[in-house]
This record gives sequence, C-alpha cells and structure tokens, in this order.
Amino acid sequence: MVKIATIAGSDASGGAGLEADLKTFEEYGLYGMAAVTVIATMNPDSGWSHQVFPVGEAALRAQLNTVFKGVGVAAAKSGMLGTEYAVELTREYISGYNVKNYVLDPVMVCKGAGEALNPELNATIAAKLLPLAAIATPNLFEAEQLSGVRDITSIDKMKEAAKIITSKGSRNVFIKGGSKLPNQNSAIDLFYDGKEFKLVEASLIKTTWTHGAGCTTAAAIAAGLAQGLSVFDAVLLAKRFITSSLSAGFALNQWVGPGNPSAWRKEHLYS
Ligand code: PXL
Repeated sequence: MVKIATIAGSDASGGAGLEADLKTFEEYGLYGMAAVTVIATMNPDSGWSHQVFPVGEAALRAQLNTVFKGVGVAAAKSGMLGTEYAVELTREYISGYNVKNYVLDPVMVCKGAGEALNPELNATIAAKLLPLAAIATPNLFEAEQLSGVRDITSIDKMKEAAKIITSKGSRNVFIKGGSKLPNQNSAIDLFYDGKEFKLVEASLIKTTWTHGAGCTTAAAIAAGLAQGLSVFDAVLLAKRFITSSLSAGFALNQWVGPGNPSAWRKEHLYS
C-alpha cells in the first residue's frame, strides 16, 4: 500500500479536516494516517458556532513520530494547525524526513466560522512552511494573507498573489475559489509553477453544501502526488474529484452540508 499522512484538525462533524482527508485518501486507494493538531467542534445550541481545542505539543510530536519515523509516507498534507508549536513541529518533521510531496493547505478560516482563526499564525505559516511545499492551496482569503495582495477581485490579482507566494518558496501554487470573483460564473482556479499560469476550470455547481471542499481538494492533490502524478496532473485529477464530490453534496443539518467524496467511486463503479 502507498502511504500518505495528514497533519490536520479533526472536524467532529466529519465533513472537513482530517476526516475529509482520510475519506479522500481512501477513494484514491491509499493507506491514510493522521496526526491531529486541534479538535474542532460545532455547537448545535448556538447556531453551529465553532470551538477549537488544541492537542498538546507532546501528543502532537508523538503522533508525528509514529507516522514519519515509525512508518514513512509517499506524500503528506497539512491543514488546520492552530498553534505556533504545530507549525514548528510540521516544519521539523516534513523537513527532517525529507517529504518532497508536501501539500500545504494554509487553513486560516472555516466556512461558516466567519473570521480568521489565528491571524498571528499566518506569517509563521508563510515563513516556515511555504519553503517546504511542493504546492500550496490557498483560497482567495488565504492567498491575500500569504501574499499581502489586498482585495483579490480579478484573475490578474490572483496571478499577482501566485507570483509572490511562489517567490516565498512554494514550488507551485493553486489558488482556489475563483468562482467567488465578481462576475464569475464558472468554477475557476489558478495554477502557477513559477513560470507559467494555467487556469483550471469546471462548470460551477450551484450548491451551498461545500463544507470540506478546500480540505478535500488539497488531500486529493496530495493523493495524486503519492501515486506518482506530476503536480499539475495531480491538480487536474483533484479538480475532477472535487467537482464530483460537490455535485453530490448534501445537508447534514440546518446549518451545514459537506461534499461527498464517495461520489467519485459511485460514478466510476456504476457508470
Ligand atoms: O474547512 C476548513 C476546516 C479545516 N479543518 C478543520 C475544520 C474546518 C472547518 O470547519 O473544522 C478541522
């Protein structure tokens, strides 16, 4: 079995975080492992408001040691880190175990949670983790934070941010969420390898059930890399995977709905 790991938060509701990552790895036929950084919970008694409980430093280090020293991986991704020590430990293990296929999903905000999680962590993530990343997968907000480009409201601004993000060390970048640009009605994302821009487009699925879409996309890119795809081919396959997942999203309750990564398997098994 090809092995892959996520360093991410647990989303107790199951749609995002390491739960989304492991489901995605499974669909790609990989052996998935997880080091939990924080536990995110949602409160049904106060409008599904989020709470984040960090896992202690010793427990996180012990998990990373299990995964990277005890087993080894073909690829890894990181998601919500939540604390300075989680960023530093991620840097230590990705660099110490020479993980080249490292996907940095710089999670800074949860859909529905409104504002940024720990604004003070964003600079640390940029400085310590971008230089290790085969690819970073920010959404528009995260791309603004990583690049310093304000108000990304056009493809040109996405390109400007992509250039700055690769200049900070990430070998490639995939800026997601171009569908949120003004007057945009296709699901358009931007890939940049430091030389050439490529727009990755799909028709927009009009749905509000998108919880976990960012996590799933980054996990699918990491899974493609683990299987030996080039970075751009891994991005193209991930785009198809997330499009299929979003086309089968569903309401979990009155507040939230995730995509459905198993839609991919069903399409391929039964069509
Ligand atoms: O979708 C961003 C995200 C990432 N990781 C965890 C989360 C969320 C959003 O809820 O809970 C653990």
